Amino acid sequence: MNDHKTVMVIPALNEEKTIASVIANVKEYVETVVVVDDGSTDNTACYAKQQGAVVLSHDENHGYDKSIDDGFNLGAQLGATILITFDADGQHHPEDIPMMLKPIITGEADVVVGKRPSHARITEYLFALIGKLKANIEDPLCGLKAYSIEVYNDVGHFDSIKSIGTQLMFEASKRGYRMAQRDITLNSRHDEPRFGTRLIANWKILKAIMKILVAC
Ligand SMILES: Nc1nc2c(ncn2[C@@H]2O[C@H](COP(=O)(O)OP(=O)(O)OP(=O)(O)O)[C@@H](O)[C@H]2O)c(=O)[nH]1
Ligand SMILES: [Mg+2]
Repeated sequence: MNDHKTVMVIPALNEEKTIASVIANVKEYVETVVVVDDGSTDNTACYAKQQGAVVLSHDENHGYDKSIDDGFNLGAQLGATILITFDADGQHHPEDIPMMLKPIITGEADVVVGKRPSHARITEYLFALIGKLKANIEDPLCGLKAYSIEVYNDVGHFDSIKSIGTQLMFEASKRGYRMAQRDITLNSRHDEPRFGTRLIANWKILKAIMKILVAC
């Protein structure tokens, strides 16, 4: 029997084109969907509410990591036993969700990290190498990751260093939690990445790598 309560946290910045269909398609796989609307200037929050998501709205942009941090905090308060992140841009496939949850449900793993078919940016290859060496995870920047609530409660936060969604995973591995990886499928994005231009995104990733090397 599955006694788990899965709360999905979707960080979203100006994703009005995709947020409604993403929520509609993930609903059947999780108990609660939390959308963290991070100062969007479009209809992201409104469309997310219409689809029945719990919406946390920031008045201004607090960033990807702070958004998921707030979403996980709320998820824990709502009684989640599993927390899972998912992108708002329609790149992830909802059908991959059960595969991501299963190792936690069966007790085989505490953290499950998706592995995308390829990396979009050059610095992602370096992060992949560090992920492999430190945690046996080949795609630490993948936005589709699931965590047991025990891991989150033990570490006490999702992120404290702007690690682009990687600190909880690395910290869990360091503490001896069992890690699992699953190959996921990916659609291409139809507009601009929200992390900024190629140069800015690569710089953010390099900074995140340095912070992870110091912290974990
Ligand atoms: N809350 C919040 N979400 C963000 C922020 N930046 C990006 N996101 C969300 O994080 C998810 C991933 O962002 P993307 O820009 O798609 O990053 P990516 O998938 O690595 O890049 P692409 O492959 O170009 O799509 C999406 O759901 C974005 O809306 C932010 O500052 N705050
Ligand atoms: Mg994307």
